[in-house]
Amino acid sequence: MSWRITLMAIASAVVCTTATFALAAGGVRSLAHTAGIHFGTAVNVEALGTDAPYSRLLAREFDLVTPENAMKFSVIQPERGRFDFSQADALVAFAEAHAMQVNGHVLVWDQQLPDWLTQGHFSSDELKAILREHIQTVVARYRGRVASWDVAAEAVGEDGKPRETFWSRGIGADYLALAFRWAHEADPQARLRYNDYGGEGAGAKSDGIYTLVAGLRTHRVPIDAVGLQMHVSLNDAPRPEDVRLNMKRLAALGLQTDITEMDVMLPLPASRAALKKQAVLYGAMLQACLAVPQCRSFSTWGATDRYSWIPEFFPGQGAALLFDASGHAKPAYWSIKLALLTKASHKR
Ligand code: 9MR
Repeated sequence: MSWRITLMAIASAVVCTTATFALAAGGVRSLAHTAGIHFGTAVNVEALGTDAPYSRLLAREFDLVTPENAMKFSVIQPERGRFDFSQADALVAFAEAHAMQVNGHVLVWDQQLPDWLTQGHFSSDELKAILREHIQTVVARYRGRVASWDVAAEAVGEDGKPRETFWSRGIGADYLALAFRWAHEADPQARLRYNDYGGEGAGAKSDGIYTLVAGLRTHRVPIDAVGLQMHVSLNDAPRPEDVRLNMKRLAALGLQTDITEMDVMLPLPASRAALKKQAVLYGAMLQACLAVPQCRSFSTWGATDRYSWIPEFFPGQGAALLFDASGHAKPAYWSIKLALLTKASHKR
């Protein structure tokens, strides 16, 4: 295919050592390691047990995994006080068997909450006790095994103001600070992250996230990183240069950053032209991350188009990830490899 030949030709023009060619032949994870970042994906834990080619692809390409749903509140604590860690344990065991880091996802969020919680009419003190028990039970169970946690997600609105959520209504605005403190108590070594979408580049939401995390830092809340989700389409992606600048201003607050959930939805069936544009966008966002030393990882929200959330939530859209539904690499995969290869060759 011509796009593949072109990208490989550029790659060989950029780098020419035998060692670098050896690196390029392997999965992305070894290249990412040489380039100095982790390369991750969200994982469909149910498919781990049923789809062997999927598991092999994960192990070959990624060194960081995030459970797509397996650690969410309604899965982990389906009834009050009854914790179900079966899926989460399976994910952590898989990661350990393949020398991958785990990013825990997500402790405080407004979605995927169980009915017993949302319809329980709890007082503020009761909700605090419930949240504290949930966070501390989950984080303590995986102490030393889950390297980073999405402690809180999606707490800022499009206008940059704090979003009203189940937790803010029930506990008050300090639920975020409390959540970070409780997570830190349960695993002082874990890297604690705030994770949001739509605020990756410039604009009101990006400013709102910056203000929120700056406030947490000022109050000595134990937050280490901000996750930029990056769910985009070809028409609404932020400018990569703005993403880089946003990462730099967060770094100036003492915060690391990650691209945490990138996917680029395309109208189906995806045209060759759209797949090429998608490849360019993936490469540009990865380059933005690689240009900022505090950007520590780059993750996509799923590995293959077979398990992507996009077609269900956006009918008629899909083909958003690096591998097609059969696990074959798409142009975006080669674009990612090229960006890493370029960075890795400068580091060696
Ligand atoms: O991909 C997840 C999908 O399977 C779930 O049904 C959905 C529930 O709202 O959550 C999706 O993952 C979200 C993630 O947890 C937080 N950021 C946005 C992701 C896409 O909606």
